[in-house]
Amino acid sequence: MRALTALSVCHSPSLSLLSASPRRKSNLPTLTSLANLANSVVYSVPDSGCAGVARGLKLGTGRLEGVTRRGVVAMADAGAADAAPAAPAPVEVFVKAAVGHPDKLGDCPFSQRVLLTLEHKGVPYDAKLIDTSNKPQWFLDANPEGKVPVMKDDGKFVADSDVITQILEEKFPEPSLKTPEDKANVGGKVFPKFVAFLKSKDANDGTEGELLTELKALDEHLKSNKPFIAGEKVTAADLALAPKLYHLKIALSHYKKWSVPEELTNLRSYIEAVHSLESFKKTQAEEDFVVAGWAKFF
Ligand SMILES: N[C@@H](CCC(=O)N[C@@H](CS)C(=O)NCC(=O)O)C(=O)O
Repeated sequence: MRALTALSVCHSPSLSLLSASPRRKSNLPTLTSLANLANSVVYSVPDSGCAGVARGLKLGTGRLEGVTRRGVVAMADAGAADAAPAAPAPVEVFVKAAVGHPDKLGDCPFSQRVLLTLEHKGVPYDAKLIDTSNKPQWFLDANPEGKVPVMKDDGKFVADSDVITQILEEKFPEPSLKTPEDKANVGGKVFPKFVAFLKSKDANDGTEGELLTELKALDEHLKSNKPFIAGEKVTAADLALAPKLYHLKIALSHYKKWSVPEELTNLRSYIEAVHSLESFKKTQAEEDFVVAGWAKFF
């Protein structure tokens, strides 16, 4: 247990669980305990006057906003009268919970893209888990398409990782994650080609070849743009692609005994590099959850 004595060392966004609970009297969201979260860290808040212990995933650089069985505890109000000016309120994002484990971070590459963007921008955030197999009614009312990720922006719910990451880039321009225009779409077709190949039941339908064409093009691009898509710096294109490559690697290995060909050395190094980023490890779903997430096609 790590004792926190000052807000300035209070750096971890919270992650809480939201699902439609049959026990609830209303459709309003409730914040429930974070117990049993993988990688969770227990913080004690001495002299805070607030309910003792909060758990949060070790997900990044955000200010800790503790979540207890009794709800959100804003640490800024917790005995820090002489503290530095209050940090901005954490950005609220709603991301997928794991299939069959509604209290754990799930296998959504679009959700991870948003978390990665927040991590790389150093923006405090509060990630809430949505059980997509049991979506709360308030979530469907606010977001009729019912997909995650969703971000609460000025009181409004905004869906779609393209839109959310664009808003984050505009609101938090530094550090810029913009990918130069000519490289912004690199790897853009890999995910649909991967999904088509994964779902394919016919070994001769060309889906494997189509995926390979995209992977070779990506490898070729990376040959002259290392180590990331735009060169030295991680940019938005990497944060969109890395979670998709994570799914590709895990799902194709598990369901098709297939892996990225050894001769695509630039791509293999790239995958290794992006998946080794601390930010990636903090925001990734467990491998088993990725496998479980694709099981419905088999
Ligand atoms: N284009 C969307 C795709 C979002 C998406 O497909 N989310 C999936 C999870 S990865 C989802 O919410 N599925 C639940 C459902 O469709 O009910 C984005 O970029 O955010």
